[in-house]
Amino acid sequence: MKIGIVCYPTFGGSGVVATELGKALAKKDYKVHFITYSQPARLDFFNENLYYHEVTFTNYPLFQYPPYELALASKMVEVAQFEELDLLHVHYAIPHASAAFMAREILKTRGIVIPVITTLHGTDITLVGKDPSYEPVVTFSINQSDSITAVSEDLKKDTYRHFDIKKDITVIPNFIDLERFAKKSMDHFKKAICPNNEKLIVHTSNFRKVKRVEDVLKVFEIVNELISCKLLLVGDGPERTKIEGLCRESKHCKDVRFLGKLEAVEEVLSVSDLFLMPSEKESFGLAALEAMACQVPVISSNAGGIPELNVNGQSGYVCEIGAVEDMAQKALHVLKDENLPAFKAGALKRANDFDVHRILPMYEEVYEKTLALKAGMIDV
Ligand code: GMT
Repeated sequence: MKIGIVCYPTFGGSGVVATELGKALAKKDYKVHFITYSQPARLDFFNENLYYHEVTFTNYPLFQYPPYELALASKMVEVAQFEELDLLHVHYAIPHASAAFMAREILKTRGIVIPVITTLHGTDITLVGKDPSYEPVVTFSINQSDSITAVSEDLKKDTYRHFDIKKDITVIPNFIDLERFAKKSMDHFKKAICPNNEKLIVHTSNFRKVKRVEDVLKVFEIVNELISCKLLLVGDGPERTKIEGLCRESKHCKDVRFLGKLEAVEEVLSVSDLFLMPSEKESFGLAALEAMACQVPVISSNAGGIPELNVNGQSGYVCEIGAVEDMAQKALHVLKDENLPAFKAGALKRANDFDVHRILPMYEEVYEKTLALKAGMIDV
C-alpha cells in the first residue's frame, strides 16, 4: 500500500507520531511518502520504503501571508498522481485536513479517487481549531474526511463537543518504540548532573503556555526543600525566557538546567527519577509516555487524555491542574528510596500497553476500512 503522510515536520507531538508511524509502516513494507515543508525531525536516515516530498511555494509581493495551504494541496495532488498513492493520511487538522479535501477534489476531476484520513492530535481541536477564525473550515474539513481518528477518548469527546461532527471518530492512542525508548546505562551522565546522588526530575515540552512550565518550577522548589534534587528542563518555545527569568529569582535555580531542544531525549530520561507534566491541556501526553518507557514515573495534571495514560498510584500520580502542593507531596512520596523502584516498574508496565506493535494494527485496520470506501467514492 502507498500512503501519503502530511504532518508538521517539527519536534511537536503530532509530527513525531506521524513520523514514527511512517517509519513503523515502512518496516512492514508499506511505501510511505511524507509531504511537508521540511524534512521531518525524526526522518534523518535512508530507508527504501520512505520518501520525502518538500512543499515549496513561490511568494509574491501581493501576498502578506504566503498561501501555504494551496501549495500543500498542489503538492498532494502532484505526489498522489505521480506516485499512485492509495490514500492520504493527514496529521493535525489545521490546515492539513482542508488542504487534503481540496487535493482529493482536484484529483477526482482527473479521474483519480483517493480517500483522506485525518488524525486529530489536540490543540487543533482544543485550542486553535475551535477559534471562530478557523472553526467553520475545521468542521467542514473534518466532516469531509473519509475516516477520522483521535489520540484519546477525551479528544474524541472534545471534538464532538466543540464541532458539529457527523462521522465516527476512531480512538488510536499515541504509541512508543520500546527499542529506542528504553533505559540505557548512562551512569557517567548521571554522576555529572547529580554528583551527590541527588534525585533527578525532568520536564520536556515545547514551552507553550498550555504546558504550565511555571508549575514545574513551583513543584521543584517545594520538593528540593526536603530532598536534594536537580531539575532538567528540555525543549524550547515561547515561554522559555519567562521561565528562565522566574527561575533566576529563586534560590533553587542553581539546581536547574535548561537543556534546550534535544534529539536524544531518551538519554536524559534514562537517568531521570521523575517526570513532571502539569499541563493545562494535553490530549494524550506523548512526552510522558516516552518518560514511562524509560522507567520514569510521572506526576501529571488531569488535563485532557492524560488520565488515560498515567495510572494513579502505579505509573505515578494524577493531580488537579495547578495543584502544585499536591503534585509536590506526590513527588516526595514517589522519590522515597523505598517507593521509587515500584513506581519505575509501574511506569514501564504502563508504557508497554502503548508498544508500537500493539497500536500500529489499529491504524492498519483504519487504512483497510477506508480503502474499502473507495469503490463508493467513484460516483460521488
Ligand atoms: O504538545 C504539543 O503542544 C504538541 C502537539 C502537537 O500536535 O504537535 O501535541 C499534541 O499531540 C501529541 C501527539 O498526538 C499529544 O501527545 C499531545 O498531548 C498533544 N498536545 C496537546 O494536546 C497540548
